Amino acid sequence: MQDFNAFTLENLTVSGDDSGVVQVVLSRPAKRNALNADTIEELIEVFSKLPRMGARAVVLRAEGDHFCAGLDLVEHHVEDRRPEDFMHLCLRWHEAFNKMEYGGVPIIAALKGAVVGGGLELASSAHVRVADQSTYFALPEGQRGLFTGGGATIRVADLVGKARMIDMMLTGRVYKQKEAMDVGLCQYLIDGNTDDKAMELAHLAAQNPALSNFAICSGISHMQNMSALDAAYSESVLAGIVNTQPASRERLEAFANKTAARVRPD
Ligand code: 1HE
Repeated sequence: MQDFNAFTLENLTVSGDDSGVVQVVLSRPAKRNALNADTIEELIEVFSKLPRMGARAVVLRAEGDHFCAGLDLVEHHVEDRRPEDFMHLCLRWHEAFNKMEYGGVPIIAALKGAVVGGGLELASSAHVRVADQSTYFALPEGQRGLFTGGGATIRVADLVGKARMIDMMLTGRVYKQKEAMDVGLCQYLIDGNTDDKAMELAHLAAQNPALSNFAICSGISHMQNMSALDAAYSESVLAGIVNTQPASRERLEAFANKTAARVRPD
């Protein structure tokens, strides 16, 4: 395991400990953690490296009251980008978010306040989303005269379905609290601090064998992109590797010896 504290970044803060749980913190609170081009490059750097550095799970959280206000609208305005400039920028967003979704390391997003536009695209690239009572989700692209460019058409549609996503984009509809949970924008809605809950979940996930987490946090996404026939084939190959790993043998032996925990409701 390498030193997770050695990143030198302007817009993100990265820290980790011996458990392999790494915190990646959006650190532009004065701009509501809006995603400028530099932040996207830093996300690419961090999420390219963390899996190879031995990270066991990641908590993605934010400084300030808001998780992320999406695309840096001021930078976009000032840069006065041409279509090809923005197209290439979107490819960098995809690079960052694909590194997250397909990286094989569980990412738990600790949400609060605004999770809007590109902020929702970022959150939907994590594997688990934890919201609090202040968290709200929206796709204000339509009102801004924009369109999603960071994967919402894939990942947000995957979470809430095409019809809800289109409604969010056309009307600016905001989802929060129980309604957000019910439509699938978050998997946890808590009264307390989402950072703490996300850390708790990350530590739980970090106890799984890394190979199992790799299959869960990479394989499922890849298989969703395949035909059913190819997905079934890939699942078999992956299960062949994962389900015969030394770590699973030990755990199966513990079950057979009746020393392993049983699955019980609370
Ligand atoms: C920003 C941004 C931003 C804040 N880009 N600078 N996203 C949006 O449409 C959301 C735009 N933001 C907001 O609606 C609000 O800022 C918030 C609800 C998130 C927060 O409100 P508030 O009252 O706490 O803050 P504020 O006063 O609006 O903003 C504080 C500062 O953050 C201010 O900068 P300052 O230098 O004047 O102090 C704002 O300019 C700055 N700020 N949000 C740049 N988004 C790949 S395509 C993706 C397309 C999209 O993401 S579209 C959705 C864009």
